[in-house]
Amino acid sequence: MRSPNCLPRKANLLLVLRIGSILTVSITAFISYEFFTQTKGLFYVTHISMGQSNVSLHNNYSKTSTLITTIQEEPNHRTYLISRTRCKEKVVLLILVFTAPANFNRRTIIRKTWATDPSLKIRWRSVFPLGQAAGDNVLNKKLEAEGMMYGDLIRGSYNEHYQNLTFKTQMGLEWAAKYCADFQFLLKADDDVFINPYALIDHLRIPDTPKTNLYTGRCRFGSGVSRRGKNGVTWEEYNKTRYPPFCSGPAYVLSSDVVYKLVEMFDVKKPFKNEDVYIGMLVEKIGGVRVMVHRGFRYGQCKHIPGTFSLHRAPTIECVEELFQEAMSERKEYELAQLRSARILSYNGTNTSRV
Ligand SMILES: *[C@@H]1O[C@H](CO)[C@@H](O)[C@H](O)[C@H]1NC(C)=O
Ligand SMILES: *[C@@H]1O[C@H](CO)[C@@H](O)[C@H](O)[C@H]1NC(C)=O
Ligand SMILES: *[C@@H]1O[C@H](CO)[C@@H](O)[C@H](O)[C@H]1NC(C)=O
Ligand SMILES: *[C@@H]1O[C@H](CO)[C@@H](O)[C@H](O)[C@H]1NC(C)=O
Ligand SMILES: *[C@@H]1O[C@H](CO)[C@@H](O)[C@H](O)[C@H]1NC(C)=O
Ligand SMILES: CC(=O)N[C@H]1CO[C@H](CO)[C@@H](O)[C@@H]1O
Repeated sequence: MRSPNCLPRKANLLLVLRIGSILTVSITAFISYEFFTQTKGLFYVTHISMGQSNVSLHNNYSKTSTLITTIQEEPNHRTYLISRTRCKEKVVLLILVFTAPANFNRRTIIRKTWATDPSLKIRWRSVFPLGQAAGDNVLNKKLEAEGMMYGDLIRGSYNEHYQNLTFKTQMGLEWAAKYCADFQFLLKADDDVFINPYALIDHLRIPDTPKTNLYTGRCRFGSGVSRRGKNGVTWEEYNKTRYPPFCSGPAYVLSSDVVYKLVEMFDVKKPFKNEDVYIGMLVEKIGGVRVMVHRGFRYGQCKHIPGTFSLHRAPTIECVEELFQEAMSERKEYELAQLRSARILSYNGTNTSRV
């Protein structure tokens, strides 16, 4: 049944679809309404068919909504990267949060706290690079659903394992370089680390912090090679007694130019099993990158200390919540102080009325 106001109602229908569901599905190819019926002013969509090629899933639920998953044919990847999710907007800081498939609760608290920039004009964005849960199809299905829900999982085809962390680093960096072109810095952080993005971004923005050729964190120089334990390597794997300078794994920052150069080096230097050392090795090969230690990348107890960019470890959900509350109230104080001083400055700055 056609009515004269058919078109505007079609628009209404779209609006209802967009607002009414948690997951907004935006179809980039085409939607065809086979037919729809009208009953007392309500429309029911009885059939929607969509193009097979490029369907985007759009998550309206949180700030991650600006990530769009697009399924389409594109050039090959040089790492285990599968996702072709794109970053839509410019950010100062792109955060890769390393997490394991089973750590859903950690990802949830991180999404609710520091991973998400609550401001209108966002400065940071966080994603979770993840491989496959080997042999666990239930978990893999859950991950697929989680990825659709939040749009912030970056998937790789390798099997998730501690010894495969370097694959995660490689695919995370490739993704950043290929699909998220507009970022100034990249932070790699583990999911048991607390991050204060406000403090870190302030530090990255000061004139004293290099904007290019930067590799910073809790960096180690002349670190001895451990031959035993979880991080131990054999002589076959590494035949020198000391590692090149590297910034330790829980949290380190790279300027975007370094990220691009690192990706270019993947074919030159084969993966080394300690992902943080691997970055150090590549950085050494690239040359000219400044390796800068900063005390803001902290190790220690779960305790708020002003000026902390990252704390290793934040072992519990309570710890993350507590540190986040403290960081937020510190931030509020800081912003109020900024406002006050801005007001005083502009007041004194007017030469006309008061001298
Ligand atoms: C969708 O895919 C088709 C063909 O694969 C392409 O021509 C079109 O530009 C794509 N649309 C978008 C929005 O990417
Ligand atoms: C690392 O990933 C590769 C590729 O998926 C897989 O063959 C291998 O078993 C994984 N390593 C471990 C220790 O799980
Ligand atoms: C160490 O290994 C490299 C290649 O990985 C090789 O070129 C070099 O000769 C080795 N050095 C020693 C002392 O064995
Ligand atoms: C502005 O003036 C106020 C009061 O006269 C004074 O306390 C303050 O220090 C001045 N600020 C600056 C930046 O000059
Ligand atoms: C305000 O006045 C001071 C000295 O009285 C002068 O140095 C300054 O340039 C003036 N600023 C502006 C914006 O006119
Ligand atoms: C309910 C809701 O948040 N809707 C928003 C979904 O996303 C689009 C585009 O990002 C917004 O325009 C809607 O307001």
